[in-house]
Amino acid sequence: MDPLRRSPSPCSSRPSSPRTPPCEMLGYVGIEAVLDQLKIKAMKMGFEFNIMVVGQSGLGKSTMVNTLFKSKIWNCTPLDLGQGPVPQTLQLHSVTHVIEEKGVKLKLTVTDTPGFGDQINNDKCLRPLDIEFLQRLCRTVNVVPVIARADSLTIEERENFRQRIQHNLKTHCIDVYPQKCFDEDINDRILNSKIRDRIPFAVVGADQEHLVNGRCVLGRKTKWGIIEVENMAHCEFPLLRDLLIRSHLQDLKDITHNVHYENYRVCRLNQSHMLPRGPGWVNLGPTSASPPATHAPSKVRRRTHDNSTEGF
Ligand SMILES: Nc1nc2c(ncn2[C@@H]2O[C@H](COP(=O)(O)OP(=O)(O)OP(=O)(O)O)[C@@H](O)[C@H]2O)c(=O)[nH]1
Ligand SMILES: [Mg+2]
Repeated sequence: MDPLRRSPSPCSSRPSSPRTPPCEMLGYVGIEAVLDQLKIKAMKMGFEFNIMVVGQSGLGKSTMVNTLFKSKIWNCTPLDLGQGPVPQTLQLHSVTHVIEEKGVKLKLTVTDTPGFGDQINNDKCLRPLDIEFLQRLCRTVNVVPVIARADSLTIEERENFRQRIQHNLKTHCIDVYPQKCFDEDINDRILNSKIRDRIPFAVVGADQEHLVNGRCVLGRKTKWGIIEVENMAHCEFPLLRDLLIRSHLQDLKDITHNVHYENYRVCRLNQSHMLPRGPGWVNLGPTSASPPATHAPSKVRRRTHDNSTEGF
């Protein structure tokens, strides 16, 4: 199987190749049943999703993960909100949980990281350290930047900060998710353009529930009232949650698998090809006549209907 082809994901709702015209059928064949088969298989196997949070100390990284999945990921006891503060993260560590909702199982691995670049001030924009880090990171994983603790900014400050970050990302060629080059059709383009205009989302994290008008809501209680994390009038957490979980989870996985992982794999194979024969040496066959491989990740096209590759 061509490794660059999109994996036959159970959730992929992309249209079939536009290059293959649909064939007219004379009667009912039952192809549509494949959707039920995929659903049953996917329900049985469950889904996996890996997420890593990075940022300065005390920014709200661990709280944000709890907010996203409405459980205390770090205390290993799901759904026990409000049982004390999130401890400070002192070392890089991953926690895996299986979360189940309406029969759908999600094996979630969250990697929390200790504060990053704490000694340097970044009140105004991205620091050179952030730029260097993001430039490398966006070639390896899908990067979704956020403005944390948005409750500490006025509306104008939020907008100015967002515009400065967007400008920084553009001028330094930091291609964050959802990447323009991977929009597959006009619908993708329309939806993703709206997301790109709003990124970085200004979010607020909270792992305490409060009663507001008879409803239990996640929020931060202040002297002036409750900042509801799921209320778009208060912050843009719903946009982040929808992007990561409700609308783009499978797409994030597809890009990770079909682009980032494939680029990584090709680099590693090329590296081992340059090694003298011995343990770890992989025969790449015809590529022996091609120019020496670069270590930078190559750009790989992701579309199922286009098997060509760029940058190899
Ligand atoms: N005002 C405000 N406080 C927040 C927000 N999110 C988290 N906090 C608070 O910030 C403090 C630190 O939150 P954590 O989630 O532990 O932050 P962290 O980034 O994981 O911190 P380290 O593990 O030290 O790197 C806690 O007291 C949280 O309640 C937010 O959106 N707004
Ligand atoms: Mg933490």
